[in-house]
Amino acid sequence: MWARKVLDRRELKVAFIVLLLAISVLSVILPRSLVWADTGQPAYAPNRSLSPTDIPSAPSPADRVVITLITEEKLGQLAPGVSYDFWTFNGTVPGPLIRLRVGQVVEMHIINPPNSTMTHSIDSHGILGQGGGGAYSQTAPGNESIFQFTAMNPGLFLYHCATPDIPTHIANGMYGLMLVEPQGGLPKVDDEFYVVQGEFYTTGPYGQQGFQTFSYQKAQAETPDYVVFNGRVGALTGNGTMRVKVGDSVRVFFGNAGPNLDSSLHIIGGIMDRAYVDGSLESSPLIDVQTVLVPAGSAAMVEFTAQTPGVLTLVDHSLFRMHQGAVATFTVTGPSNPAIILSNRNGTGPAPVTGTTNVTSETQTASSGTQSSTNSTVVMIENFAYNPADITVPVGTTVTWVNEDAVGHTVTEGDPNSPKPANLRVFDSSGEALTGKVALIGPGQSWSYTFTTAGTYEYYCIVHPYMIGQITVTPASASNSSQSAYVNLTNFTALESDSGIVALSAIGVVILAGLMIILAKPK
Ligand SMILES: [Cu+2]
Repeated sequence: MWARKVLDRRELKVAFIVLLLAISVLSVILPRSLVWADTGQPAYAPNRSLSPTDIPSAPSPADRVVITLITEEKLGQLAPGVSYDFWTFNGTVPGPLIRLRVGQVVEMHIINPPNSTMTHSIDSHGILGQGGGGAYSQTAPGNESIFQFTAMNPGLFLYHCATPDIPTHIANGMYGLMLVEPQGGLPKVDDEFYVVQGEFYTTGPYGQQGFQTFSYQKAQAETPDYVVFNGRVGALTGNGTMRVKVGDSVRVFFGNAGPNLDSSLHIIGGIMDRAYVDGSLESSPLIDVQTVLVPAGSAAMVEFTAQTPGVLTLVDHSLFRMHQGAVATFTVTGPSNPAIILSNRNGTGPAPVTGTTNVTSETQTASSGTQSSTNSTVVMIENFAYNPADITVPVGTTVTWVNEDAVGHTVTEGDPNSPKPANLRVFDSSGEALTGKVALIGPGQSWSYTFTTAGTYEYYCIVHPYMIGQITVTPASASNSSQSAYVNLTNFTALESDSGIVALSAIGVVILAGLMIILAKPK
């Protein structure tokens, strides 16, 4: 009886120790996981965008390949706070890049899961035969179709679902590109990206929060609410930017799924060295091209060289579509190239900051403290927030705001709850004091201000007054804020701060000390 009691007490002690250990570990891990949870996609609407770098390597000219596409209907994020029921190939928009060599024999499997609501199929513009394979691949939910084709012609081809109502299936996200490389393959380049434009037609207007359903009326009227690259507003900006280095040769496989609009493919700040229009890979390319027309149902392979550091912006140059999501960025890092472009804004030679699109956080990191005597710091504007929202910089620092959103914003000194008259604002990107009008920092553009007076400055966006930020300008030159300026945080900044982590770690240490006392206690 007595021995039994001792055992109970020992078990209790073990349980207590395990509990304390768990609490001490959680006290350190939990705040970080909160940060991650907040900076990721909302749980209710997963990200269905295919990464533009998710590209298979060039195929060996094997005789026969097997390709399996699963036609999945999946809830996903169309824009921040906007969810949509996508119809997809393999769960992403666009579907995978199918990469073949001319002459290859392909065994194509279309699998439609049992929980699908619709029959699905594939029509590839690179497949010869009825329906581009559509007549061979109509697949009801819970079934699989298999057919074989030979890749007869090289080219960059659109594929899409070919089940009636076909345009509705395309408008819901069922498309991708099939690349059939010529004999001998494509020349090697440093970077390849896969971008497909498509429209979405929703019952609510652009940006209306919550779940949105497909609007057949708007699709028939050809009035999309969203025109996006890779299935989502912001898929290829901010953290999704396409990263390249100065000097890189860059190739973009660009498709336009439509289903209605033609695209005027343009790279702001870049010139296409070669453009293979309409996906025709064996024609001589156009050289030195500004804008390529990519009709709905077609594709283009374009190549350029990244010449200068900064942000290049890929758009459909029917530019109001930027306000519907049609904007992507290349972030180019590396040494500046004053022989190509330089700024004499401060009379000090090349400055990496000014103008519209030649700023990146990376070039700023590299340049601060090394290239010039003045400090510079970048604040990103993304997802309708300044990031980081609160920074501390020494006097003399030039702060550059880079707008990665698909809409325009301002950086306006003051408190949005009691705005100052325009002529009393310490700084204001809108220029309202001079012009009487509010000019916006457009998508892909940047705006800079050099702080010459110490103090604490609040600022906000005139058109989105819930966007607020703060800058503390210190008289001393020592500040490590320019390093932390690139940490991608939003609402949980305080938890991520060193003091928060230290405090929670201290709790863990106290608990561990208690544990050791318990363990050291004589029996
Ligand atoms: Cu379909």
